[in-house]
Amino acid sequence: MRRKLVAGNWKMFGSLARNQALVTDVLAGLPQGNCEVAVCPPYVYLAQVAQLTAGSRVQLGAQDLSPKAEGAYTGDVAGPMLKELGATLVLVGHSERRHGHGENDSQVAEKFVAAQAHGLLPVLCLGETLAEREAGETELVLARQLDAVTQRAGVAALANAVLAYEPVWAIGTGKTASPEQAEAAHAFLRSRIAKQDAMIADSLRILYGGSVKAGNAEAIFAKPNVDGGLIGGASLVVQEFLSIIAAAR
Ligand code: G2H
Repeated sequence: MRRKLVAGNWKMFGSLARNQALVTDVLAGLPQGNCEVAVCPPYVYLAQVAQLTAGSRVQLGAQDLSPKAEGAYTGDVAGPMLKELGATLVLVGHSERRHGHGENDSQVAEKFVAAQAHGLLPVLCLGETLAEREAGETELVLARQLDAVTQRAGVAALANAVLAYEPVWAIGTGKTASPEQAEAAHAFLRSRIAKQDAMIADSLRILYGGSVKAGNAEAIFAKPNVDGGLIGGASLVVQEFLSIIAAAR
């Protein structure tokens, strides 16, 4: 039985005052339940949010990391730094990094390896663009993005990782993949991994991300291969985020 995970990706939103109000209200309203909850604030707020979430069941994540452990890499942040501030997980390969910052599959794989090397749980994001979907290339793209990591890290590395299927055309656009579209992509990813290791495939959590809201979370999370969600915009709205967590039973 896979335990669901709902992770809020705050992207580049927040301020000291807004974060404090958001986390305080989320903690106060957190529904009972078995699902894991995480928030991924911008780097500069990790220490603040670590303090606010201390002792709660809300885990702390970062949105990206450097593939390097330290060095002359201006503007980058390394895994050990995230770990020191209390992060337990980190997103790698989010489409806004792949498409907005030109990260390729091999760099994403390097970051995945670095995350695990520094004791962070990588949440590997994958997904196709609208043009790729319309060209019938969804599975081809997912396979390429997944294989880049399994070839680099080995399939066994997925025992200590989470996948997040995020169709690029559904991110921040208000368009959500239908529960059936999400299920089909998740099932494809799981079956591809099962060809190499059935046990790892069965225990691996695959989150859905892309315009998840209170109104559509329940139907998406009900699909057998969907193990929770990576939530952007709706994770910044207390009642929306709480309802999504409640839907992840
Ligand atoms: C997809 C998601 C979380 P949103 O990236 O990263 O964002 O829910 O705003 O579409």
